[in-house]
Amino acid sequence: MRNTRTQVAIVGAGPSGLLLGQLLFKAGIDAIIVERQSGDYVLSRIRAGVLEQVTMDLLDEAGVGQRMHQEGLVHGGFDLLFNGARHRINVNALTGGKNVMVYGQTEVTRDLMLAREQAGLPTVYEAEKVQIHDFDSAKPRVSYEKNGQLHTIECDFIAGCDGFHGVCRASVPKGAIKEFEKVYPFGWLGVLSDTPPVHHELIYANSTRGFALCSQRSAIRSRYYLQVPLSDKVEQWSDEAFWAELRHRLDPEAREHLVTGPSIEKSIAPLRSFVTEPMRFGRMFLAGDAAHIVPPTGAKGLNLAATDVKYLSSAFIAYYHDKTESGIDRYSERCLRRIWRASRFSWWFTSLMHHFPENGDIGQKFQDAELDYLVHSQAGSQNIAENYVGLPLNFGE
Ligand code: RFL
Ligand code: PHB
Repeated sequence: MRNTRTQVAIVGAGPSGLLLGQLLFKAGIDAIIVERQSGDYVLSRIRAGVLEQVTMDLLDEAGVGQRMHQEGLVHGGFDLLFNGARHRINVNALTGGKNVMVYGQTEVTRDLMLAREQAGLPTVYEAEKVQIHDFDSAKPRVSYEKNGQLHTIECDFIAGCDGFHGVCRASVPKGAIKEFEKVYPFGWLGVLSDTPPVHHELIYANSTRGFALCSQRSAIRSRYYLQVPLSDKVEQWSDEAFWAELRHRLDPEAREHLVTGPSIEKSIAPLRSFVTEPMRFGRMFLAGDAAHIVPPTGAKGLNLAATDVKYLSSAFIAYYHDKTESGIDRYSERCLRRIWRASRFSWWFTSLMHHFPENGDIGQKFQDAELDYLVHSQAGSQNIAENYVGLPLNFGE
């Protein structure tokens, strides 16, 4: 058996774990990351595309924002498409000059991985049988197996950054945790293609055939999504069938401009709202998807993960540098307030934009009327714009 010691043991090398590692490194705090998958596998997952200002600021603070500023696309608005017509939400004008950045999660992860590698910081990839121990005591531990050998990391704190299916949340005794969950009766079929985007900004489409989203990664790479029944399998969807269905859900102009091509990635993701309370269990802290999941409609998942990490890194820095536990004690409450607001927005936007057959024709009419109100009312447009760019970190404080 091999024993190591560190200050913070981080489980999971997704964006949460890697960003936490980088912020702690900047503050002179030691951390080891333990990840179940290989680095290549982590980079092969195509996920988020939209970063809020607070996330951009954090990536800058972590010293990894350079490529994002060079290659990311700054968007000051997006289109809502309903009843066959598009309406722009001018996010920039409605929020006093705020924008979002279109820069893929894959690239954020790549930048963080590279920075970690360059700094020579320890990450254990392909760690098997990862377990966490004694986090209700002053001496928590993380154990794993690698190449048949058992390893143990002794630490002051464990950061559970291991996503929705991770081991950290699952290790909490059932009576100590409350989980809130809503599963939606559909999924998103996503396609990535090396084709120019149909529009220079994102289009969120409500159609009687189901929701569609036109997103992008660059001037020559597009990302599109279709609402599909949960029973659909990705193999059922040929590229031709995907493009044909997307066309049906778009307005005539977008339909005409859509450039199609072979998919380079195709997958179906279920949609879920999920929140765990609390997020701290003794010396173990959950962050990111390990603690909460939002449906992707509001583009909030990665951004929430980043703000959890902001609060957690500040709490650890205050503990080590200022010898105060107040950040640690407030971590759960601070995160959850922000998480519930973003979960509420994501649920609302999902309900507004997707087709719910069980709600009948009147359900569609209610959605059309609400969208018509939103795009023509200053108050309505401001509401959606303010939530979309992300509320300030100190909102309501
Ligand atoms: P991750 O990315 O799931 O990483 C967790 C890591 O932990 C590892 N792991 C373990 N490691 C060790 N031991 C174990 N027992 C382990 N179990 C798991 C995993 O292998 C993995 O590497 O969670 P993290 O870091 O909290 O990051 C969260 C984000 O990935 C997620 O919130 C976003 O992708 C959500 N999301 C979006 N968020 C946005 O902010 N904007 C968007 O535009 C956006 N679009 C999306 C999305 C998510 C999507 N899917 C597929 C769910 C679009 C989609 C389609
Ligand atoms: C994406 O580009 O993957 C994306 C963009 C906006 C969303 C969700 C996903 O709301």
